[in-house]
Amino acid sequence: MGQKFYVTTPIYYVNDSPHIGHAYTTIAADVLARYHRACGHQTWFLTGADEHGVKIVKAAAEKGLTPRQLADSVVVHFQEFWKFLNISNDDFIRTSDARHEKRLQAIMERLLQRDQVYQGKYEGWYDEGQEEFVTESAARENQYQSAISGKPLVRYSEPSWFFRLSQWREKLLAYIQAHPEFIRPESRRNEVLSKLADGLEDLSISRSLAKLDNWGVSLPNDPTHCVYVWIDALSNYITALGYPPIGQEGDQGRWDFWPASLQLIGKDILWFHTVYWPCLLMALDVPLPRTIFAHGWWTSEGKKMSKSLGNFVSREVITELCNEYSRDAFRYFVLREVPFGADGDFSRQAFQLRYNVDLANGVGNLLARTVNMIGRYFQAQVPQPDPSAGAQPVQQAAEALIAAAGPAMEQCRFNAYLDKVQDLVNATNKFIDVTEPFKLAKDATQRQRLGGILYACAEAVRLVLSYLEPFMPDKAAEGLSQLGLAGPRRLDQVGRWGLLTPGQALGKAAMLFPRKL
Ligand code: ME8
Repeated sequence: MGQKFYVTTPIYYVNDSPHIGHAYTTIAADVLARYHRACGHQTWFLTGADEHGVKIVKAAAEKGLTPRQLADSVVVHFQEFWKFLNISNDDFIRTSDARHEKRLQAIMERLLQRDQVYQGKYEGWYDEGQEEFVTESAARENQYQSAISGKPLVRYSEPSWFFRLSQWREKLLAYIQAHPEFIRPESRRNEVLSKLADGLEDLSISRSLAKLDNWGVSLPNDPTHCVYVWIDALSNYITALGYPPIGQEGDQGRWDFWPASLQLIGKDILWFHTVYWPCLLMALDVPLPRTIFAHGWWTSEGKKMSKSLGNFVSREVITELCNEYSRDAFRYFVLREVPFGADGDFSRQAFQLRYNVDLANGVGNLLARTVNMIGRYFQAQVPQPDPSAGAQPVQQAAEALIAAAGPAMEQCRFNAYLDKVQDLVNATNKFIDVTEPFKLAKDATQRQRLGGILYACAEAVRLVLSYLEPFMPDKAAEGLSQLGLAGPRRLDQVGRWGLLTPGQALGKAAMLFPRKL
């Protein structure tokens, strides 16, 4: 059995349509899934929709819909948008799916059996946007407003079921300390460790169903209460794999993918994923995911995204950009522009600049030059390699890319990976400028050397496109077909220098990334 890779995104709330933030996490997960598949690893990629909770109930009421009607209509926007962005998820879970609801109830039963849940009373502040309880001191610090949205906190007072979260604090601390790769990046790990040092209270994990328009998964021991939306949502990562097994539904085999290799989240939901989630798993006696990676936050044109400011990078804006520049350009941009983990800013100007510099003038131009020259001087057939070509700088850049790709992906350092791709493009474009093949072509005595130069160029473009494929599946395939290569390609097989076969016919040249003014 080969190496396994299980990657997840958060499941997104269906109170509103997808935007750049949702697209960002999902594209990152897609690139990782495609990369691991290309390395021959058994891969499972899960995304989905978070459909319960106050947020959805309120949004539905405002639109005069039932929560189910709202969820059913908005979830389609996510599903269609992921298709549009060429997201290759293997599963899409909705927390309103019967498969999830049944398993969530079975999880609650297990927690009850293990004496992990008890009845109490919740009294305090609630951030309805975040679906999160806020301590008195944190509420006071933020003038009783949400630290995330700025909206007023709401006073809650109700009987509730509690999870013995505090009991797991020591064990969790020890785990985080012993597993540096568990929370990434390092700064987020430190943030969690220092917050944990302040202590941990038990967690209210139920809500009155009557107050939620009966929209939620009822507790097996108390039909008047449903499971707190965050416990409901977090458990999707295992219910989607068929945990715990109930009946014969045929998806239990997926449980082999647990523990997850990588769970991608935004920094806004760090605490839920690095404290509630692992404690819940420990209480169920289920192993913890290998890595939770929290990426940064996108702003737009220098400001926090907001519909009223008109800088909201919505599904519609992204669709329009993709129609103009290609969806692959957008996929590339979001992972190239900002180191994964840091905050970033989206602007049309930065997008266009990146497109023209990296894609049109970079890989696009290199491919066009190479295919055109081989077309003109070698009847569109791959020439023979030649040691006198002086292609060492190109080959070295190619080898640097091959060596760096795996470790960069392992650490979600997408921009470091793409830097190496760009280095190879630059080294090859420079090689063409220095060797001037168009001049050599006029001298019959230089034919062998000319062939060697163009072989090296074609080989470099082949590697550039192969390594870009997880980021830009369409464009990479189009470019490779210009080199006469058809998919599907396995990186572990094609990621070596010198694999192009002399004499092989090239395909038709076409502009991969037309320059945009
Ligand atoms: O929190 N920049 O769902 P959600 C970067 N349902 N990423 C952003 C972003 C931004 N400006 N805005 C959103 C929820 N994201 C819960 C999750 S998981 C068990 C339950 C991304 O619809 C980022 O991945 O509010 C963030 O974590 C997620 O969207 C929050 O999506």
